[in-house]
Amino acid sequence: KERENKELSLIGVPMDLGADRRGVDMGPSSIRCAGVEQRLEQLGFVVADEGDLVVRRAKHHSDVPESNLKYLYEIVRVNEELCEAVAGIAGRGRFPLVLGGDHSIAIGTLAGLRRHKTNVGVIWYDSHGDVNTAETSPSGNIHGMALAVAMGYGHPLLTGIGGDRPKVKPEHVVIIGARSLDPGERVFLKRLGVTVFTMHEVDRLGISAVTERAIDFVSKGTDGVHLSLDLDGVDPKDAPGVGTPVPAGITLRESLLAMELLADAGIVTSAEFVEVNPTLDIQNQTAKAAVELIASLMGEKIM
Ligand code: Z70
Ligand code: MN
Ligand code: MN
Ligand code: MN
Repeated sequence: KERENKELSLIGVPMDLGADRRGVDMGPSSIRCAGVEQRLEQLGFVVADEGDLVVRRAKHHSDVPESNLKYLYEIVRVNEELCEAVAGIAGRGRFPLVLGGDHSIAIGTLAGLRRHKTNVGVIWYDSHGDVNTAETSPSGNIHGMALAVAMGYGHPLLTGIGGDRPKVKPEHVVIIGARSLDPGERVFLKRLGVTVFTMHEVDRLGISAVTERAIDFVSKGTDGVHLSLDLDGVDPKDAPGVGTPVPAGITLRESLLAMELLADAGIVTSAEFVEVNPTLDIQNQTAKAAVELIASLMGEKIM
C-alpha cells in the first residue's frame, strides 16, 4: 500500500566527532549528491530540505575530566539541536528523514521523536550494537553508545538530551545485522532482553523472515517505528564507504528487500541513514546505496 503522508523533511547532521575516523561529516553532502531529494520527489513526496545543522570542529577530544568520552560537549550540543529540529518536523506531521553523520546523532533523533510518541519502536540496522557505555567502551567513541543512551544508559549529559526520561524501551528495540559486539555489549543486551537478529539469524532464517519477525515485534505496543540504518550493516562489498567496515554482512540486495518489506508493512514513521564516509568510498557507491535503500523504504517499486 502507498504511504498516505507524502510530506517529508530532510535534515543533515555533518557530525564526525562520535567516530574514530574523520570524513563521515561529509555523509549528508554525499547522499544529497547521489540525488536523494529528486528520488523522493519522483515518488510523490513533498520534500522540505531543512539543510544541515552546524557542527563545530573541536580542537581536542579529551575535554571531560575522568572520562574517555570523546568530544562529549559538542556532541551533546548538536544532539540537543537535532532533538528540537526532529521534534519540530514530527510536530508538523511530516516524516523526518535524518542524514548522518556518525551514529551518535541517533541520540538526538530519538529524543526528538519521544516528544510526540510515548513508545517508539526502533529497528537498529547495524553490524554493531552501539550499546556501550563509558565503562564498557573500548574506544570512547560516542557513536558506539547511541542505542544505550536512547534506552537511558550512559553519561547524564547524553541521557538528559531532550529530558531525563529514557527515549526508548528495550522491549521495543530490535537489532538487525549484528556481527561485531564488544564483550560488555553482549552482557548488556542479554541483561536488557533486547531482541537481536545477528548475522547467524539472517543466514539461518533469511532476511525476509528476519524482517517480518522484526516488523511484528516493533509493531506491538508502539505508536511509531523509527529505522536507524547504519550503512556498515550492509556488506562492505556493497557499501565500502564506512568508517568501520565489517565483512560478511547483509548484501545490498537483501537490504533492499528488507526496505521493501518495511514499506509494504507501512509501519515506519521516521528514519535516519548514518555512517556514510565518502573519503573511504569508491565513486560515491555507498551514498548511492543509501539513496536506493531510502527509495525502497519510502515505497519505490520495480513495477
Ligand atoms: C565499537 C565501539 C561502532 C559504528 C563503530 C565500534 C562501534 N563497538 N559503531 N562504527 N557505527 O567503539 O564502541
Ligand atoms: Mn536548542
Ligand atoms: Mn552504528
Ligand atoms: Mn556500525
